[in-house]
This record gives sequence, C-alpha cells and structure tokens, in this order.
Amino acid sequence: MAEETLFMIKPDAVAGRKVGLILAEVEKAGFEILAMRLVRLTPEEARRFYAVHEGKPFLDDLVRFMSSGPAIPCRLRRENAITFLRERIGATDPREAKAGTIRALHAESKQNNAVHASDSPESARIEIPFFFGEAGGR
Ligand code: 3AN
Repeated sequence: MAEETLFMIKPDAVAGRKVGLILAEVEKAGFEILAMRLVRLTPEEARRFYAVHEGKPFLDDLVRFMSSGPAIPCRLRRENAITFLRERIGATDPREAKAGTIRALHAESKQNNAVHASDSPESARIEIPFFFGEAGGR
C-alpha cells in the first residue's frame, strides 16, 4: 500500500552540500517527493519536533544542532514508505549503520546524523503536518 512519511535533511548535511546526493538516493529508491521546504527551525520548534526526547541528556545539544542552520523537510510517498526509508537511512549512530545506507555514507556522528525519517505511522501522522500543515504542502 502506498504510504507517506516525513523525511528531513538535517543542518549538517545541508551545510555539507549533500542535499543533491541524498535526494538522488531517495529518488533512486523509488520515493516520490510530494512536498519539500527549506526551513530554519527555531530552538522552540526543534524542541517541539523532538518532544518525545524531553528529559533525555542529549536533548539540549540536539535542539542547538537542529536550529543551527537550514534543514529540508520532505513529504515522501512509496509502497511501505516508513519501514523502507528507515532501512535506507540506517542506524542512528553512523558507526552502526549498514554499509551503503544514507547515514553510513553521509552522517558525521550520532547527533549530526544527516537525516531524519518518521519511525512509525503514528510519528508520520504528527510529523507531516508539523511541516506541511492541514493542506499537506500541496
Ligand atoms: P532516529 O533519528 O534514528 O529515529 P532517535 O529518534 O532515537 O533516532 O533520536 C532522534 C535524534 O536524536 C537522532 N537522529 C540524533 O540526532 C539524536 N540522538 C539520539 N540519540 C542520541 C545520543 N545518544 N546522543 C546524541 N544524539 C542523539
């Protein structure tokens, strides 16, 4: 079944000029780009986006990183999009990510890990409207 997910190229990958390479990999993997923006998150927005990590020791640094420069959220569609994209991006820590995954290729560290992808249908239902509102960005 065709499914939608929220994908985001994080500030490290935008600053590192990896946007074209990463989008090429996403398109080669069969995803359709339904909407895309370039946004600079405020610290408040970054904290709200990562609300599930409230109380974690890395949250303040994560918020600083995510608001340090522009990021590119994308609304993507594909068969089995959520599970498939999570496999394509690889583990949170690039040292543990399988060879050939986006994080193995492009991430710097566990925090500066190049990309985000919704980890469940519940997350996608919250994360897509976070960036693309009621009208879905179309
Ligand atoms: P994923 O992005 O693989 O779903 P999450 O949801 O556990 O991973 O973490 C969200 C983000 O928080 C990660 N993408 C990463 O930037 C950061 N993060 C997670 N765990 C750590 C950690 N132990 N130290 C530093 N940053 C972390």
